[in-house]
Amino acid sequence: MASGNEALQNFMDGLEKRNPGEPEFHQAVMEVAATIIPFLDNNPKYREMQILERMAEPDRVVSFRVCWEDDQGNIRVNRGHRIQMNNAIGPYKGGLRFHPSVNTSVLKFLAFEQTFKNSLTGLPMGAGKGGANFNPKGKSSNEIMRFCQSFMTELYRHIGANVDVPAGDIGVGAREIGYMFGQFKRITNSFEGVLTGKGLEFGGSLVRNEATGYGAVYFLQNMLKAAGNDVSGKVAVVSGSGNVATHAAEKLMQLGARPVTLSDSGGYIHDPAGFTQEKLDWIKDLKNVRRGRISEYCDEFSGSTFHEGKRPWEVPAEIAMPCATQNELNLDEAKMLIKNGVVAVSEGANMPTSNEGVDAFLDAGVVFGPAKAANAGGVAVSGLEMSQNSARISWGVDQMQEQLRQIMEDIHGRCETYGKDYGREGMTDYVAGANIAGFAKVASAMMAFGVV
Ligand code: NDP
Ligand code: 2IT
Repeated sequence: MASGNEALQNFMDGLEKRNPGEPEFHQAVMEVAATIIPFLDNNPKYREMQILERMAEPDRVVSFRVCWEDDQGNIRVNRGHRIQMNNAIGPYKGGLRFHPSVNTSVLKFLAFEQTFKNSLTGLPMGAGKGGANFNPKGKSSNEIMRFCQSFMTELYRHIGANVDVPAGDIGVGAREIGYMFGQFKRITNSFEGVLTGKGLEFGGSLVRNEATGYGAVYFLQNMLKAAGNDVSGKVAVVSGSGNVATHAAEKLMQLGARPVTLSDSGGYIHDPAGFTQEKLDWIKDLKNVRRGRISEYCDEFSGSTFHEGKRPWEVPAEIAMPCATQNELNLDEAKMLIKNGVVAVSEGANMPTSNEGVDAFLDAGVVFGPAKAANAGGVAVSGLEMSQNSARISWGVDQMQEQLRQIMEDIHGRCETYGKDYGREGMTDYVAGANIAGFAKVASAMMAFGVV
């Protein structure tokens, strides 16, 4: 049986043939397969049972029409999806994304990564992802509500507290989850933990809102500590200005680092003095309430500059945290960060760094936290929201914060277990470590089920 590069090539040839025109999905699988195939060489039982091949094939893919009426009375048509990827270790679990770029390639890459991420958390969650090619920008709240209600009017038949539990992602925050939960409850007459990221009044969990960004910084802190280094005193470049980016910047600031950039699809802002709590609160209000653009920051806070159409990786920094979207940090940008002295990268977004960029960081000895591990704090606290809903209780803020911190430390430990023996030699390779640790648990469960 083929092994090493030949096995990888054969596997990818088959995957690309079965999934034509899905470059993001190919990219995500390639990154995982490159690190899993050496592990399969040492654990042939998983190869014999075709576990990797089965993990790369969704349990099912649902696509549906979403019709809604805009404020002018025009009928609009979008396409909704839910990818139910793998439920070997728990109900399907993963976010919903509303963005014009959403298609099956993007959602399959996200659902595939979610399998490994959710396994890494140590909680009983399978993997899914969904969303629609709906563009929330410029829409009124009533339009958002009608879209969410129409979307849920189809989605409800595919989900449930023990079946599939969606949450937020790009373009889906507390407002959208509220509208969707309200519609689910209305259609099914069932009050259950079917979505996470809910409002605190109706079953939401404390710290879920902050969890992804905070968790990505905790993971960074764990990696730096293991390398004999620290977050404190370091300049950090952060991309994005949504849920993940603003909370990553907030935790960096709290731990004594100096985050100096944020961005959106229009460009990035650079504030060399660093963000304060007052500045971050202003940005959260801009994004979540006034629904404005990050460029407006520079009219409010002197000493800052806006760089239209650019990404923040040209600003010299020791820490980089891509927290916006996939493929927002390419090989040239990775080289620029390395040249400017970056020592650590922690991915808040999913697959923000191209595979070539990841290789460049690892080759240069940069401490690199891949998304599956680094941004798992969000879904981990979603898992804790599910537990609280099942038990019909709410845990306090201190308990939630401590559980998030502990889970990120445990994920770091799981990555170390395999990341010292596999991947790049002479370092802890968190990419290999996260992939193999995530794979091993799901693979063992699938083995127990036989051929299904
Ligand atoms: P938000 O919708 O809150 O914010 C998204 C941010 O990214 C915005 O600043 C947006 O700018 C920017 N962005 C989105 N698409 C693009 C693009 N194509 N080019 C440039 N900028 C873009 O989303 P989140 O903060 O929740 O998500 C950010 C990332 O984190 C995503 O990769 C998501 O999958 C990942 N993630 C999120 C989790 C969560 O709990 N929310 C959990 C784990 C990962 P603009 O307004 O201009 O579009
Ligand atoms: O990518 C992710 O992990 C998320 N968008 C969060 C998923 C969740 O179910 O909380």
